[in-house]
Amino acid sequence: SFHIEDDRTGLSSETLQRAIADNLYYIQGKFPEIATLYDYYMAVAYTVRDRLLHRWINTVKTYREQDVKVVCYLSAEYLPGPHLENNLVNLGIYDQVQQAVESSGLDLRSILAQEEEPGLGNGGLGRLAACYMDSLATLEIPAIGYGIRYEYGIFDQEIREGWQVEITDKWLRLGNPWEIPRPENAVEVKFGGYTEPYTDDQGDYRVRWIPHQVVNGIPYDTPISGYRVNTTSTMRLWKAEAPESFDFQAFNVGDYYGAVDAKIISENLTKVLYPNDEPIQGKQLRLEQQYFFVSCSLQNLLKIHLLRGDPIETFHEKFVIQLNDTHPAIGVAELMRLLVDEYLLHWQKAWDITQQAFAYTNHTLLPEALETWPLNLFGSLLPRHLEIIYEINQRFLDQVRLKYLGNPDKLARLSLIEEGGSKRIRMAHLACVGSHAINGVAALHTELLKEGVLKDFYDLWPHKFTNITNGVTPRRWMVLINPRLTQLITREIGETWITQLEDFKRLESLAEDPAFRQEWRRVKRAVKQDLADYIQAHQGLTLNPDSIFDIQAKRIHEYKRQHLNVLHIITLYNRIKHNPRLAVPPRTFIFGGKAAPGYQMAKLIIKLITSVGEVVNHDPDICDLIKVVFLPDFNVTNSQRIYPAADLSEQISTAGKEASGTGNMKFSMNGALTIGTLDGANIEIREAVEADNFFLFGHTSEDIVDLKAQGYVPKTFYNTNPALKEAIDLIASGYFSHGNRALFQPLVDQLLQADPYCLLADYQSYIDCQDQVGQAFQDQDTWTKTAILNVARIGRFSSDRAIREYCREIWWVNPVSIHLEE
Ligand code: DL6
Repeated sequence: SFHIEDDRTGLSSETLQRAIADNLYYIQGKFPEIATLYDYYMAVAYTVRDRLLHRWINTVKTYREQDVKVVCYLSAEYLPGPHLENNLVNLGIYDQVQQAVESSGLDLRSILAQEEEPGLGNGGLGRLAACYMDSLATLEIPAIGYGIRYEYGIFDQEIREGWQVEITDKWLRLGNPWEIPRPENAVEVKFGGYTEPYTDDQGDYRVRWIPHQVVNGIPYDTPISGYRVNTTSTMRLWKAEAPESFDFQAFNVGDYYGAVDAKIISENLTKVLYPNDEPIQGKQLRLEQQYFFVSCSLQNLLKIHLLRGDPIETFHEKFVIQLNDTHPAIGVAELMRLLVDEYLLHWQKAWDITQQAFAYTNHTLLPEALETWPLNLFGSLLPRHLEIIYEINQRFLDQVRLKYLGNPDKLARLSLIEEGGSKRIRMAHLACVGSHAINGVAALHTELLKEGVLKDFYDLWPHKFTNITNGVTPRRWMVLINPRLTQLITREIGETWITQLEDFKRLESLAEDPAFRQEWRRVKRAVKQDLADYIQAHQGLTLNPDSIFDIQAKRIHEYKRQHLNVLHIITLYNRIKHNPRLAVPPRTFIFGGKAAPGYQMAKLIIKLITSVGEVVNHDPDICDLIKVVFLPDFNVTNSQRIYPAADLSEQISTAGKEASGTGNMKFSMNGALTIGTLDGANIEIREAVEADNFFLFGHTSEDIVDLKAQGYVPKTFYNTNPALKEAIDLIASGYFSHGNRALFQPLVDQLLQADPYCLLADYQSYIDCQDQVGQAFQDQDTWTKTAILNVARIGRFSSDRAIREYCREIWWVNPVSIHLEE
């Protein structure tokens, strides 16, 4: 029958073209002659958003009516990347929108390039949250992602004279078409003040909290689409605002300027993301941010629960709350406060609900990265929560005492409070005690947690511990960023792999097919050319697309050992200088990554990379055999150009330090081979792709522990390895710093005197392994075969697999399909 498409839901290119023109006019208030590309981006974004809203509303409605159990992901960080293209892929309307846009004389690529990505995270942890939101929606699992709507996300990185310079990220400047503010759902969050006891009508002892300050939380909702399903989840981010009633009337009568000050103070709360991938010790504003978003989210959940007509006692049957690291761990105390103080439940009942509702994911092994808060600071900001934590701790330790008779050390180690000089609250302990499940993010990481930082909890509650190895979404990290490879693979094995990545297995036999290998190589070459063109345009550097693209892209950190990579570059450089006829395959070393603004050594590592590049790239003796590029501003958008173009993925952290890594998975999925240590998920990737298809080097995590126990002396390696000595001496000599010997002295001293991340101990093994890489690359056909096998066997590292495991082992939730009401 004849059917006219609705302008807000229709998916044909004609309807889309009409809708885009309509939105340009009525949303942007522009006509084509004066519209900018950005106006068109907005018009297209609103057009796509309309289609999403239709699905979103049906999703919310279904969950409400069917009273389903919902996953609540609490994360202080999200790195979703640009939304528009992802939504086109997930809705299956890329081609139609492209046609619509082209019919209007425009180019979709340049429209997509207008989007400013939400940089609301630092790195792996925030991007993992975004991959998980994608998989949750795709698997039709009811979910809400709660977080903070930072006004300034992670800084933009520029490189000036080889140094990192931080530029504030005003990502909201031109508006954000993907979010919908919901001021009608604002909640109040209290801070400071004091508590007082009282007796309620039943004669029960109660406590009330009289705050010093109240801040409003305004939710901003962003729809998160699933791939080719109607399910559209919500990412709900909270913005802090001053509550007018509080400041302007009761609180500050007559004090207009004071009231404005109060407004500024309140709104500072969600102003900026802390650009650090480790906790920021003792910063009150950071604790305020954590408590603020957690309180908003939990109040919101309780409200949804009661609105659905469910009794408060069944909260944990309808919601499961995942703590993405300890940043939201205060939620354990907050849920107790809400249930006991506001909903008047008895302690034990409230505790049962809380423990069953929460689960905790740990993301780090670095002991210095375990979050603790000074008790004084904590108590003055959250006086009621301090009391609740004391109570939780007392009951917990009473239980522990029964088990570990007369073992005060054990009690002290398990306590939620760290004693000693100045007392501190241990957030990981609060998370462990308040959760029914605790997980690490890769097999080795979980084992090391059980033996190390969480050992006492493991001894106490072994059943709470599970491993869920991280995963990444193949929609963004393959379909969206690598259309050429997607097309080639789909032509051969169909498209089921997009939601069942294990189907990549079907590529295995194709690795033996010379014609397929040749096509694969052609794709890789074209993708490398794309990156080379981008670098040419942006940095004026000419790259050879036939060279090995050897890439390390991740946060800059000593444990990730970008400087070990640099030692290899310098070693190669020295070899060519000594023997200009040396036959080595040309290599392009590409680095990307931000350093925390206060992390001097990381910033010096960036300067070292760029300085080595300056010398090497222009040395005529090198004949362009080595190029070193530092790509500024590594973020989701830029990473999307990088992963597909890599031949070699550098995953070279000191064993036992990288919890999992997820970049390792993205590279591999796009057909790079890995050079790596036995660390984090590298171990499982190597198992999956099989040892012959992975370049392994370095000490194991056990070796590293032994090495240090025996009194590691890095100087010994330096003194006995001439190539290593030559490389380090060259840095120290000022060769890369215009004769300035002082510049890299701190870095050289750190390596020779302490070398906490054992670069020197792993140096020779790394160099030998890199020599094998060079050899292997000469045989392009075998290299390609290995790359195909890597992709064929990477299926396990889809975030869909990870989310299925969370559903089965931790969340006990089921999919709910969404039907669209016409
Ligand atoms: O689990 C996601 C990601 C891991 O892949 C990385 O190995 C790990 O370093 C990272 N952890 C953090 C630590 N932040 N905190 N807290 O970002 O998590």
